[in-house]
Amino acid sequence: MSVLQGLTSQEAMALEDKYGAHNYHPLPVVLTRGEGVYVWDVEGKKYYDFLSAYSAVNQGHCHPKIVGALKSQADTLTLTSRAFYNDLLGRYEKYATELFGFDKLLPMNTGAEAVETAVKICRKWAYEKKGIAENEAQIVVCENNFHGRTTTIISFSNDPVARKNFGPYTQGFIKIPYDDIDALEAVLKDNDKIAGFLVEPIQGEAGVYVPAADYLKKAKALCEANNVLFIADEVQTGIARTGRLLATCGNCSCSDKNCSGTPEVKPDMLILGKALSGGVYPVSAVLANDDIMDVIRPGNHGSTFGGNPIAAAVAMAALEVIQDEELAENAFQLGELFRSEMNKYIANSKIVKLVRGKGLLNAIVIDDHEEGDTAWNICLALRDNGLLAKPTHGNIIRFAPPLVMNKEQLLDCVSIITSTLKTFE
Ligand code: IF1
Repeated sequence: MSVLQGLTSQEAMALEDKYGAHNYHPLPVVLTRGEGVYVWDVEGKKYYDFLSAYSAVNQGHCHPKIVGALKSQADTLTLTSRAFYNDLLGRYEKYATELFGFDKLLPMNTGAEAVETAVKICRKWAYEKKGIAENEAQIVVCENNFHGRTTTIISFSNDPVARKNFGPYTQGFIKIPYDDIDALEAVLKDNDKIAGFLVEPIQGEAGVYVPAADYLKKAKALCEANNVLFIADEVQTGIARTGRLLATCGNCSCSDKNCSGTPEVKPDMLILGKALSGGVYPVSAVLANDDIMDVIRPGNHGSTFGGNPIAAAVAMAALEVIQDEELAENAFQLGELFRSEMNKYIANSKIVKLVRGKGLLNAIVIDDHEEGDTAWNICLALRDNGLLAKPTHGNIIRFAPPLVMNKEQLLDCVSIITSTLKTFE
């Protein structure tokens, strides 16, 4: 049988089970096509995608402008390595730094690589600019963080499944509770070894935990007062997902109508990924101003694919789509509607405790213990009813549709979700 011959779902899942590493436990559905807010399985069944590839497909599946940029560049020049210049990287760097309000951009590929890059820049800045003794820099992170899967990143994870038996672990990280300003103040007080504070504006994988409204602002102020870099990991919350161009948006020059114009939460280093390419190609980046980024000099850091012409072309198209289609505004409005509609249901529900989120990054908490399988079973039932979502931890279901969704589609999804939940009441 040709490997290209159509497979049934069962055949496709059996192939992955036999020949693929078992590093995921996917929902049993085999997708073969995507367009906008929809995906189709190999039997032709259509679904609303309410996960958006973990917020990588904010612009909708196979957005024609982004795919067009990919195709055109793929026929022209795919990869030069950074041993030579190419005619797109500088244009992309200029475009992105002006959009997000920073002096420079360091291009990478995956979110984890960008987080690792930010850690390296932070440490080098600590030794060369802050004057911390070499190898003594500490970076503060939050409990229940998720920043990727590399050995250094899981070294500061407290998720045993992501961390156990991958030691020895990288040193130089201090964990504090998330959304706890007093804990941050205490760890910074009288400790001149702290180089940076790495934080998710909303903790996605932990279960879409939205911190107190003034948390990021106070955290940035504490970092500033202690000469510590405020590093925002917006791999999941960025690119309009939370109803603004960035969840920390402090850049008054951006075109985001919902921006609160709050410069005090502008990060010293901004980490982007996922929807930076609209889910079409791995593209990530670290943005910072010259006084930080200039610690990186030739030979300090790099990547074969980092900053390649396809990545540059795709990222520019992906960012243009976000602006042209006003997706931050749409996420803001539809997010309000989604949480309002879900709260009407929750008011009379015995199994759903709450809905929380910002923009179109939301989650519901099921009244079940973490190890329970209710959330999983609800996601199986949602699949049967034409909507794809997946639990994060045990009893929490994340709902994150593409930001191109319209009001009619969102209300249709709310109807699918609530009618499905009813069968579990
Ligand atoms: C998986 C979820 C997990 C991220 C933040 C960096 C990265 C991620 C805030 C790394 C990646 C993905 C990874 C994927 C599942 C998904 C995820 F929160 F988005 F749902 F795991 F927590 N910073 N998140 O969310 O980016 O290297 O993956 O490009 O690993 O299972 P990456």
